[in-house]
Amino acid sequence: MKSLFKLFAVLLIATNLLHAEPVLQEGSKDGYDIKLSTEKSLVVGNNEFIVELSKDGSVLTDVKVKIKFYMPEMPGMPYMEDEQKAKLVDGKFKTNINFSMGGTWQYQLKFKTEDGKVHKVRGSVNL
Ligand SMILES: [Cu+2]
Repeated sequence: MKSLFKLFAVLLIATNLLHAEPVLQEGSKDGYDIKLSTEKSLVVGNNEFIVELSKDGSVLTDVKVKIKFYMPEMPGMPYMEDEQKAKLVDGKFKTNINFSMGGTWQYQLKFKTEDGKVHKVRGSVNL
């Protein structure tokens, strides 16, 4: 019984470690390369997200970036969201997002390029 307990504890720790990875998601849209990351693992509360944009290998800074994280309505729980504009800091766009609970959060990342076009990327993160 004792060893089963130990095994269970190890599995629990392993699962927590898997969840403790920082975010790193990369993709492309309309010829732009997008990287969404965090330096720390996600927590309930405040999280800093970093968005990096480039085109043909050059970093883009003359862009407006907005990101919205949301969780659909569930039984006993209303729809939740946090939407923020990102600020340019040393060539990277940064913003703080507050997660009010654990689980899967969907996001919609929008960026407006110099030509006035708005590009949208969707994805999700877990915490
Ligand atoms: Cu929820």
